[in-house]
Amino acid sequence: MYFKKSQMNSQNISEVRHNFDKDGYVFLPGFLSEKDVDAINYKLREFIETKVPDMPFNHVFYEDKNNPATLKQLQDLHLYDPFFDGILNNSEFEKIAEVLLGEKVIGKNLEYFNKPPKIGKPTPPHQDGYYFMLNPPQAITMWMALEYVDEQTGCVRYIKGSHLQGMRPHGKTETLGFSQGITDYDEKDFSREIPFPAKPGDLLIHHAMTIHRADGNKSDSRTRKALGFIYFGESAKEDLEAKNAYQKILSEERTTKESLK
Ligand SMILES: O=C(O)CCC(=O)C(=O)O
Repeated sequence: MYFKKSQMNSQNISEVRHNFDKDGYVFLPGFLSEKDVDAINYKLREFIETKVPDMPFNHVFYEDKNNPATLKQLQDLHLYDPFFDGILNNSEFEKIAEVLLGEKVIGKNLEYFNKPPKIGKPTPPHQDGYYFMLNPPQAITMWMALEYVDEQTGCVRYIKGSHLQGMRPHGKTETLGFSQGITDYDEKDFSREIPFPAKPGDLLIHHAMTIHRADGNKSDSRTRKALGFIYFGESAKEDLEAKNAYQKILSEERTTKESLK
């Protein structure tokens, strides 16, 4: 449904896979048409108005919880609406994930990201695999721009080849929705980053071990909206005990913080 089929003939599929294996990410400009992105944005506006008020707090994050205009993240959209389920599962996105991981995949999460103007916080440098707790770390994240995104509004930045260099140490951050960041990220890392400004419908795909981050939104008026897709390879085993324990800590911390306000 949401896919320019002509973009993926067998020749460029193998080129895309080659680049993904080598660099740890690929950039597919114009993956969705303007019309398709408009349809998603329309649906998202409706969803935010009608469904978000009833969603549990661990699926809805605001920069300022007293101001709905500062919505920054939604989790598991596919569980709330068949429209979003159809984007994550049995879709052309899923097919690409299977090609790039070389195995069947399971759609785990469809997320909405925004960085509201002026107050949208930076995304700390991290490797998704640290959050996923998988063995082997066979997983993929896709990030699709829903509007123009540039360095001022906080585009995604990758470190090429970092997926081949192991897991870096992570520690707690103060960023809601990205609670863990690389603790020894230094000048050398900053200098190796490649920024990816994007227009609506451009798709970025990275491996779970690829280091990435994004700046905050420094613009006075522009938002920075995107969809995030997470797929696990079927060979990847989740350490469920560690994951549930971690989720429990996060929920408790959030409840305590909110009750202190
Ligand atoms: O939207 C962002 O700032 C980054 C998203 C991200 O880091 C991710 O999906 O893993």
